Amino acid sequence: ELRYPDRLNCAAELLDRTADRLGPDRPAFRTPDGGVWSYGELRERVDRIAHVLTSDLGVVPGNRVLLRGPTTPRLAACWLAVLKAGAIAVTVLDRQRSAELSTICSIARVSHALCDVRAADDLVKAEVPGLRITVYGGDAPDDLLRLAEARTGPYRAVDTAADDVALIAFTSGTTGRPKGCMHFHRDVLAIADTFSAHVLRPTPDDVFAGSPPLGFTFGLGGLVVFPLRAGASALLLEQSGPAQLLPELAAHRVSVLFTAPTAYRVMLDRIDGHDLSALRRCVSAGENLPVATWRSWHERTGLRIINGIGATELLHIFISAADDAIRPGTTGVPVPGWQARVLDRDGRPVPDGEPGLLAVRGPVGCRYLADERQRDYVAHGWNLTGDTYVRDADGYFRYVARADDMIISSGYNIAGPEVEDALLRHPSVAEAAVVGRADELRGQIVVAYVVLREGAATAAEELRAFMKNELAPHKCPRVIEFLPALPRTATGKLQRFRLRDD
Ligand code: 3SK
Repeated sequence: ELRYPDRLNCAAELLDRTADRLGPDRPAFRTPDGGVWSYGELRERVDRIAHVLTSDLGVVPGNRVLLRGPTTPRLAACWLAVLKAGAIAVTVLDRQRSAELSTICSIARVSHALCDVRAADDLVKAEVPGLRITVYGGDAPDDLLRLAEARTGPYRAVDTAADDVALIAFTSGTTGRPKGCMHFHRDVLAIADTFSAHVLRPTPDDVFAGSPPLGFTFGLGGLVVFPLRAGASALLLEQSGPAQLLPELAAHRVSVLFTAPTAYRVMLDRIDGHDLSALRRCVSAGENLPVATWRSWHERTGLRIINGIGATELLHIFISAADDAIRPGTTGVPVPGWQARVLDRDGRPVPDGEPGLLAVRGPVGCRYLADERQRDYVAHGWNLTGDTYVRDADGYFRYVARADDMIISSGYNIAGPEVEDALLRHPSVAEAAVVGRADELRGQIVVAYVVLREGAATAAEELRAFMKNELAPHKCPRVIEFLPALPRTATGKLQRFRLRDD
């Protein structure tokens, strides 16, 4: 069982304790241009930003601070500074647009935002009442980094409780309205002390890298929390598509990789000529890992992909396996510290070999911010992830399907109704239904069925262009088909299952 002191600031633990333990000169973050931030430099920059937060921006413990920007050491430093100052980091995806940002700010009651200057437009356009936006990386006299230059000296981390909220991470709900998941300071350490410590077993010489952004807890864990907890370093990539990953992995001798199954599949097609000899751990999560991908990667690299299932609600991966315990075609076994079961709809365990709903419990729990869907996710002390799983007689868990309507495309969870809402904002659209369609590369793609208003003659191209301004690119439909009417029950309920082709 994990035990943490009652008073705990996870940023101080991750940064100050590690720097004290290993010395300030060890590398913490790396950038593609060869830049290195040592633990000492990172600590100094974090402390300057924390001073600005409290002295210039009036942030007080408990304030919710939105963080938005591409994956850079600056963004990671802002995250650590917010936590060190006892405030709550609200992480969002760089790709989220004004409407989504405005909803998130209102749900999380965000008071301040720290935003990369290149990502500021959408946030400004969101016009969140009372929000104080501070940009970084620009030329303005009140740029965060300019203010930070004027602040010196160590910053003493705010003495937070282990179960003070440190982080609010957003996930799209099945109904489309995002859900904010609150996580404590101890939760942040717990994901490193369970999955990372037992499955990855990193050393200070490891170099972490990967594709998930820091606004997704898969990336926050894999690229910030795990390396810092281990005194290792992370290569932070703004461009982290499969085409960019391979040369970066080779050039920076990356040893621990985090990405989604789709990226492994694309990388396999381009792997020739890339030296991956430093790679020793390859983590796959975010969607189901096809066994064919596992085998091809193993044949080509000799490496066994570490499959895992995680959730924003539970912060990171809770079922996985390491080394020889990996069984291709399964997700693995509960990570030490976690328990898992497969239940029927009444909450009773189903026999091994039969499919049912995955239920897990461990050091991190689901705590939605003011959302009644908490009752659906947590029952009798178990977290119901919404996945259908089978456990075999050896205790290995095999993924079957999502139990609800979520579309999972390239590792992103997309709620059909949210996309439908956006389509309906177009003046020509009368009705819309959005479903996932199986796709070899992305797992699923977003397919929209649209009924146009009478007399309207809007083409799919125009709708696609419209959607690009409404939603993050991964949520925009790849296929738009027009129908004269949507299939509905007698009582008028949409029958999405009749639109799916699986
Ligand atoms: O949502 C997921 O699939 C996930 C996977 C790994 C770690 C964290 C998360 C949220």
